[in-house]
Amino acid sequence: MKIYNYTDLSKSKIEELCSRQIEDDKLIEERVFSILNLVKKEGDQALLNFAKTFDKVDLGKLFLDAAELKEIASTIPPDAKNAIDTAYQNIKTFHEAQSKTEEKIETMPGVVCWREARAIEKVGLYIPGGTAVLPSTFLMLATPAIIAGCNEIVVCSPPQSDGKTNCFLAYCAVLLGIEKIYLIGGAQAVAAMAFGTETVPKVYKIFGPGNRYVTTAKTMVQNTTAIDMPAGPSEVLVIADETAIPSFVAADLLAQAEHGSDSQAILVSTSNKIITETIKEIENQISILPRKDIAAKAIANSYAVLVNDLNTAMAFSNEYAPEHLIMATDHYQNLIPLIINAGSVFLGNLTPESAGDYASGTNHTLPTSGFAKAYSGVSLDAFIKKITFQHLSTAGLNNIGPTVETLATAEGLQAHKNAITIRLKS
Ligand code: HSO
Ligand code: ZN
Repeated sequence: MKIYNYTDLSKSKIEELCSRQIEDDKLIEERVFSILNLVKKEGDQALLNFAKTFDKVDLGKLFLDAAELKEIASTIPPDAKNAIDTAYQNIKTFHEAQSKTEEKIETMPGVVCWREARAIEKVGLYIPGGTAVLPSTFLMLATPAIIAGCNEIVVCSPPQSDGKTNCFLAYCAVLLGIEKIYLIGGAQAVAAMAFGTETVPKVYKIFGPGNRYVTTAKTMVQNTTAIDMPAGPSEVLVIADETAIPSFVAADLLAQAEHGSDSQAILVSTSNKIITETIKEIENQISILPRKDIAAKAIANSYAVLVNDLNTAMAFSNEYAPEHLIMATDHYQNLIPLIINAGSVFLGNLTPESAGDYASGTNHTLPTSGFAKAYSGVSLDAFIKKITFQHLSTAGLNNIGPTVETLATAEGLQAHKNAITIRLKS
């Protein structure tokens, strides 16, 4: 892990440190493009073929039904079942509280405007499989979709080598009342949900993380289907002052690093001692991690920045716009108003990102790659649209009419004016 001294950094070096360049890979784009086209053209048959080539399984059918899911779910160990139940309750409680009805607003006497939320009718959730099967992602995406009232929730996840899904995902499905898991992975899953096939329903919005194939596919289908957000490798930025605990900070950085070799784990600290001790702790803790090779690569690509004060730390963090921001300090309270760009924030030395990744209730589907400057993480809002309504009474028409007539005339749109005039005359 490289260490930089903030005072030595030029503006362009700071920009470079804050940029997450993922070179676009023409080969991936070409492959994804051809996968999308094949699914569009051949539907289910293409999906079955891809399962054979990519997942090395011969699928009899493309999904597991409720009875099959129930049977697989019954093999879940009790502690995992209880943990999923608890996480689900917290995620549900937090997301239910996001449902708000807005007031009707009378902008002029007799002119009433308001917004009402409606669920997106059909949504597609991609749950990654392969080396990292993420039941937590299933909970994070399906729970708000259900609370929002989405009619059709299509769930895709790659098949295991036995042509099934694991007991954790199956249990989540049973708990959530999801009656099918489509055994489709990668770009082909995105294609199936974007275009629809004989078996897989076409959806209006696709959610979920995935590898570069999945992400590229999501970007490519955007002219037919909405997506949750652009996604890049996961990242954390930890702000640590002298009240931070190096072993905790190291554990948090490693939790991020084990996600993937391209993950970023950034430490910004006011204390040289904290930086040195944290790096030492990383070396201690990494050796026993099952994913130490992945984590080591990510740590090698990560860095620490020594700053003079917490205000500078905040400025750097806002420029970086991390997906996750951990405030490893007892003095976080006064810093909260200074946080401008971050996906999700973890306050104080006892609040690890892992809590939010799994179970505290906040969503772990968050903007990466600097998109936290403009995007929010997934929440109930991501599964609803808001429709505006208005109603004019006679008084309302009389009050607003002349304004509209004048503006329509100014724009040279006579028919617009007439729509008012004809009513005013009646
Ligand atoms: N940190 C990931 C979420 C996750 N972590 C799932 C563990 N499982 C992206 O926020
Ligand atoms: Zn995580």
